[in-house]
This record gives sequence, structure tokens and C-alpha cells, in this order.
Amino acid sequence: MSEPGSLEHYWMPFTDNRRFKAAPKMIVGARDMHYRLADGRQVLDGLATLWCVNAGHTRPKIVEAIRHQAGELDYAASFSTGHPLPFEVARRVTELAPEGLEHVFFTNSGSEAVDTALKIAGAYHRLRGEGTRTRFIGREKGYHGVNIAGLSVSGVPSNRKAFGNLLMGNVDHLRHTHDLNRRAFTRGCAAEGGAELADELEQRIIPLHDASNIAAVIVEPVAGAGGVLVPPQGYLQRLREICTRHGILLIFDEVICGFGRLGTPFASQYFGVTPDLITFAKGVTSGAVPLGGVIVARHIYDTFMDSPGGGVQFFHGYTYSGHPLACAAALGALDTYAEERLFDRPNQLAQVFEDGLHAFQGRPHVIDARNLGLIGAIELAPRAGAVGARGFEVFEKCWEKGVFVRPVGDNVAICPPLICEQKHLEQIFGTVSEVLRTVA
Ligand code: PXG
Ligand code: PLP
Repeated sequence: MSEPGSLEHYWMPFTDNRRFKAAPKMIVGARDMHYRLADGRQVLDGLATLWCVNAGHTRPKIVEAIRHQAGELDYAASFSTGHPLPFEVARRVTELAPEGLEHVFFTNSGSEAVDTALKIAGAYHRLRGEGTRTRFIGREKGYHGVNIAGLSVSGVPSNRKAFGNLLMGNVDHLRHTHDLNRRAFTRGCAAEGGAELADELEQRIIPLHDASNIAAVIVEPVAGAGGVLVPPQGYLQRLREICTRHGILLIFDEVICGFGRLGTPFASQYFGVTPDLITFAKGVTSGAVPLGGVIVARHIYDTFMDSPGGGVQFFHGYTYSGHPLACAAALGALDTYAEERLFDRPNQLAQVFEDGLHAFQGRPHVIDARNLGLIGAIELAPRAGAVGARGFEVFEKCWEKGVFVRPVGDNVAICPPLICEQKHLEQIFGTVSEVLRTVA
């Protein structure tokens, strides 16, 4: 047996386990914008941990809500019995959602939310007598979690590589929206090219498979884990038009964009495009307890409720769907967002954030900068034969200097809590800038 304190037994997710265990970056506490490390050092959280902690760390309302709930009702399920909290969270979430998205199915994560959304879409068509609609369309560089269905529509090659014959076959992918040749260093959304990109759906994908075989298109409004890719203007609008024209459901995966990241409750409102389903997770509890879900348009929910035969309308759910502690954390987070008007913060900080990122243009290795709301990245040229090595070195050196940013390949992603102030942004950019001077 190994000693207490051994790092051996925990298989860490998405991590070079050997590297971590040789030199652990161990976080033991957090408050507001900062982590506290075992040796007492503070590290500024430049990525809301994993694009989640929109209200900042250990915020009083969230902490208190969880504490109180743990002593009141630790767990009750939602399988034919219920408890009040998920009803209230669903009401609050739909209040924030675009018009017409009126019902919420809860999951424990974004991955589960995506698989749930795809199942809802497939079952919806079947209930309407269109059971041939079984194909799902994702996008290159898309990230939709790690479960089999979500991974199948995802487009991050490294995540898919080891799982070839496990992935679903009834999937196709749109081209991604990243174009360094035409759009490097674009501030916000590029003014042109969006509609043409989206037209691929109608000009290539639909003719190939036929609309009568396609259930849904799923995209992140702004791709996050694929490298922070901002769509050109008109792209999402055109996808919406084409889906509507062909009876295809449109799913926005707002696991990162949701809960204020772009200065609106959801990206849907930022872009003025309403999908049929929205997947969310992360920011709904500001990361404090795992919770995810799918917000569903009225017509979809009604199709299930009006289905003939009586009994259970949707044979799907997780043991912990609508867990009391997760719902309590969500109410605490939603109160915090409202009271502190945190969804306005990206608008207030937009210029500083954008200017800070684009100031990297012309610096060594930097080949692009992208931003929208409070999400952005600078892209570095990959080292020959070592894609991602430069990005990872920047991450590690920034950590040593007290700033946490995330390497996504050779992109350095920045996605701070919405409570951040100008001085925090300046520290992040200053540190990345300093580190870039030392990176070969
Ligand atoms: N959809 C999107 C758009 C996401 O960003 C998920 C689904 C899956 O959520 P869960 O809660 O199952 O992880 C995500 C999650 C990265 C990274 O490399 C990003 C995510 C998760 C893990 C790593 O930046 N996003
Ligand atoms: N595996 C077994 C043996 C189970 O009994 C269950 C749930 O009852 C699951 C998996 C699924 O777990 P969850 O509902 O937490 O996703």
C-alpha cells in the first residue's frame, strides 16, 4: 500500500499524469479571482478554471446555498418523485433563455447535456413520424464533450483519434470557421464570409445525405476548446435559415458561451439567433457543483407531452438529474449574477480585453488573436514537429509567474471570471507578454 498523500492512484483527466505527478500544480483553496497553492502562493485564474467560474471562486451566496441545502435535503431524485429546487432553477434558466425555449432537462455535465440533446432531437423526429431523421451534423474543431454521441459530433482530432470504431457512423461535419489566411487578427466577428461558410450545409451536406435523413445540426456559437473560434457575421443566422427550411433542428452548445460570457445570458441573444435546443453546464453553478442541462423549445416539449400511449414520455435521465446541491448552487450563482449584474461585465471590459489581446500582433511567434465578449485567445505558430509544445510552455511559465491560462494546442486561451477587473486583465496580458520573450 502506498502512503497517504500518494499521487499514484488518481488517474487525472486530460492530463499528462507522469508530468503532473513529477511536479504537481496543486491548488488547495480559491477566492474570487485567485487560487491559493499549498505553499501559500496566489495564482490569478485567467480561465474561470475550465471556462466555468463566471461569478468567481467561493462566492458567499453560492457557498451559503450549498451549505444550507446539504443540511436540509441532501438528495432526492426526480424519477417520479420530486423536490422544489430543479423546478425553480428551470424557471430561472428559462427566464434568461431566448423567447420560446421554455423547458429544461437536467444533467450533471456538458457531455451529458449534449448526448441528451441529441437523443431528444432523434426521438422528437420519430414521434412526428419522421423516424428517418437519424443523422447528426457537427463541425470540425467543435467540442461537445467526451461521451460517445457528443464525441462523434465533435471535431477535435486528438480527442477522437483513439476511439475510431467507437464513434457513431450517422454523423457528418461542417467545415470549421477558422481561416488564418483571410481573417487573422480580426477583432470580434469578421464582417464577411459567414453566410458562404454556412451555405456548405445546404450545398454539400444536405444534398449528400438528404434532409429527410438529418435530425439536427449542433455547433458552439463561439468554439471554445477547439481554440476560441469566433464565427464571421451572418454564419449562425444562415445556419438557422437552412435548418428551418429543411426541418432540421438546430442545437447551440452553450456550455461555455452561456451565463454571460458574451455579455448576454446566452450567445443566442448576442447573435440574435434562436436555436431549438441549448445545451448548458459550467457557468450555471459557476462551477461550484456539477450541473448541466438542455433548454428545449416549446414545440419540442409539447411533441413529447402530447405523444400517444400515456406513461413516461422520454426514457432518459440520470440518477442525479436535478440534484439538490447542484440546484442550490445554481440558485446561488443566478442570484449572484443578477445582483452584481455580471452579464454586463464583458461589455464594460470589451475594449480593454480586445485591445490587450490584439496588442500581441507582431510579437514573436504570434500568428493570430481572437476575441468576443470575455473569451479570447492568441495563437502561436507551432514548433516544427512539436505541435502544442510552445503553447504548453507558455502555460507552465505563466503558472510559475502566478497566472493561469490554458493551452489549447498552440493557442493561449483566456476566459476570466466575469468579476475580473481591468487590473486583472493587465496582469494576464503582462505575464503572457513577459513569458513570450523567454519562449523559443
Ligand atoms: N460542450 C462544450 C461546448 C464544452 O466546452 C462540453 C460540452 C462538455 O462538458 P463537460 O462538463 O462534460 O466537460 C464542454 C466542456 C478544454 C476543455 O480543453 C473544455 C471543456 C471540458 C474539458 C476541457 O479547454 N469543455
Ligand atoms: N450503472 C449502473 C449499474 C447503474 O445502476 C446506473 C444507475 O442506476 C448507472 C450505471 C448510471 O448512473 P447515472 O444515473 O448516475 O448516470
